[in-house]
Amino acid sequence: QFDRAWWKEAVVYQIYPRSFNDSNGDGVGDIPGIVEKLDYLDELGVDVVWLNPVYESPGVDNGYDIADYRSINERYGTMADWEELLAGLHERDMRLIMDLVVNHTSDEHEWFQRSRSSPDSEYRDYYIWREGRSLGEAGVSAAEFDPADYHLPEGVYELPPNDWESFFGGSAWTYDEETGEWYLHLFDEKQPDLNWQNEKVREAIYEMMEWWLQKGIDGFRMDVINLISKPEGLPNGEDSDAIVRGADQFVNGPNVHEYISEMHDRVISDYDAMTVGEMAEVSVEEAKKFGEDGMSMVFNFDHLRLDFGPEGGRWSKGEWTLDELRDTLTEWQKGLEGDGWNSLHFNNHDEPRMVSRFGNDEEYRRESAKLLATLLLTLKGTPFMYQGEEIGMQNYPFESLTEVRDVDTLNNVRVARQSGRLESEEEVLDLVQYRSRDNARTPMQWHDDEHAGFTEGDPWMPVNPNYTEVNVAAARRDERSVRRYYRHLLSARDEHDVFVYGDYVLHTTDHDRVWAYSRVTPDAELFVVLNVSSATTTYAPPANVVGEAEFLVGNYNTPLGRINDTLDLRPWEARVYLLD
Ligand code: ISL
Repeated sequence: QFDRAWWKEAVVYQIYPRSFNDSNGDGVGDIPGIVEKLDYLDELGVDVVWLNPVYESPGVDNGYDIADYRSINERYGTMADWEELLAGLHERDMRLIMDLVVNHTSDEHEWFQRSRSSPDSEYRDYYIWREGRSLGEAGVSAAEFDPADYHLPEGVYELPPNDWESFFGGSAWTYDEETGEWYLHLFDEKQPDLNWQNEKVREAIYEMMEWWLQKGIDGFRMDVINLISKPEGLPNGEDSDAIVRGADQFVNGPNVHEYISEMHDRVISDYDAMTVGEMAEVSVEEAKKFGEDGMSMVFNFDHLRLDFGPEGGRWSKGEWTLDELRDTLTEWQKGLEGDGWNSLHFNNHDEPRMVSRFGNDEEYRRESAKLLATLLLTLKGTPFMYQGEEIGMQNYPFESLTEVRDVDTLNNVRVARQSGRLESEEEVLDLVQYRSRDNARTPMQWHDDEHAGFTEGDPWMPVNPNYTEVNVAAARRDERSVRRYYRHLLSARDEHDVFVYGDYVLHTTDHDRVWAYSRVTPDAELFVVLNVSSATTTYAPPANVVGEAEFLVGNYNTPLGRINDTLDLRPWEARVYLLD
């Protein structure tokens, strides 16, 4: 009846190893620490673990700067520990997907070391090297030019090969004194971009992927995978609204589909693996093409941009509205219906905590976390939960920049200050509190002992002071906990196909507090109603759902056996009914 796939039915739980559980007291989470928690994950009811990078790395971007793809970073354990993790997951009928970071490597990767050594190196072309532009060529006057902007050594007066910007702020190029050329890095300067045009690079990557699949993993989450193809001639950016300057050139570049389908044919298609491509920016149409290339699904971030300000992109703050959230997610729900598959996510290691962002983390932390859980687990697609979400963890109350570890935050703050876009200390802290990726990276809160039971040493990141209240042990004792609610929803999802395969039908197009929708299969209908606000409200559901219904899950006590023609909804109330 349905076009079934295990990865459509699965719920993924993302583990950020640095912050999950520390087994050896060095303050950094590790793989044996994850192994200790396998029963915890099993009990929660998730099906797949996505592990952020654990490979050998200098750690400038917490592992997204890989120095050796086929190794495990000592900090996190050994290959044997990792094998135990994989086996432990498989024993419990769970699966493991690994992070594939192949847009760039670390500058400490052997390929880059060799590449950098000489223009004649056989590895030179593994990366993207170019000569700089003279001031005249770039149309920049000597007065406008400050070599300090580009960290140029004395006596060098040239501009980078083009005007592309790094996602972490500043130019995407770094001048290399060794050979007097510049290399491209769309992220930190210690993360040089690989040259995908070079067949040898692609081959080496495919072999490495094959190697991991042979070890028994169940798929990949592909980091910034739609940035891998850079256009011939590396032209300057044109679109001034682009997320960063140049994005219109290198996002979904000219050969990206060729590379992804090649990767699929060469590697993935031999395995029953799931793949999810992380895409800084992607349209529904483009996502369908990636589906045709063989990708199971993509991550899009449209809904996670709704709270950006009108200018300044991610490093600014704006107000989101229910209308926009509903429209954005509905566009993806309908856009991929029958013709692709959605991923669903509100949290990950790069995003502030969802309850602080889309919920109310003060008066209604619990209720709003549960409402967001309902949304995540009842829309159509594969849900991705992020560690701590199941206990309603919230943003960290940063009081000073010294508490920030994240390279992205620190670089972007520096650049915003230099340009004068951010001035006062308050402005900076306000934005950091709201936006920093570190909000998601504070240690997992297991119980109310020191450091929340994350470590016996000094944690690499401060623990959120609310850990005495918000923690797993407390959630276990509490019948009304967010965690218990997730378990309920996850088991309901397991029992009824309609959660996975039902079509999405929107009921409320203009209610400013309520989002109601159904999920429909030929045999069943799920009716979901959400009051996305801190006020009480009423809502009249469509006539066809009024009447007898099974109340499946809800975040307030209302075990009603029917759906009335008017529903009185309490703050952040969420209800899920099943109709035959
Ligand atoms: O952080 C961001 C949005 O909150 C983005 O700019 C982010 O850098 C982008 O989504 C890509 O993220 C991925 O690649 C980065 C790495 O720092 C992130 O942690 C990773 O998820 C570079 O590898």
